[in-house]
Amino acid sequence: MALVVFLIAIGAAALSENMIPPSHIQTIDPTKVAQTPPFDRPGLRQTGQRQYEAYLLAHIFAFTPPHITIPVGSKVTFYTTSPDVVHGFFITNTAVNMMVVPGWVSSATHVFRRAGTYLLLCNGYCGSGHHYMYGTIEVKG
Ligand SMILES: [Cu+2]
Repeated sequence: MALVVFLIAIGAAALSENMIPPSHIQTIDPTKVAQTPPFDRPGLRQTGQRQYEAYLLAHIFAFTPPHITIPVGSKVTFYTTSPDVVHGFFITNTAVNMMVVPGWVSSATHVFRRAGTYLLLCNGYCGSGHHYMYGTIEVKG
C-alpha cells in the first residue's frame, strides 16, 4: 500500500513539475556531426553576462576544442555528442558527469564560482587511446 502511495506521489510530482531527464533529450545523426550545427563549429558561445554555452565534441581520443577559458562566476551549459563510440564527460570538482552516446546530445550546466583549472576527463573506456582523452577548463579570477 505504501509503495502505491509513493508511486502516485512521485508520478504526480513528475507530471505537475514537468520533470525531464537531465540529459539525452536531443538527438543527432552521428554520421553527420561535423556538418550539423552547432557541432560543425564546436566551441564556446557567450549568451549573456557571464553566461555561456559550450559545444564540445567527444571523439576518439580527444575533446574538441580541448581547452576553454571563462571568467570566474560563469554559468556554462555544456552540450556534447560523439561521432564514434561511447565516451564519458566528467569535469573534476563539479557535478558535471555525463555519458556521451552517439546519436544523442547530452547537456549539463555548472556555475564556476572558483578560479582554477578544471580537468575534463573521459571516464568511459573508449579504446586504446582512452587515457589521452582529456581537456581543461580554465576559470580566470
Ligand atoms: Cu574515453
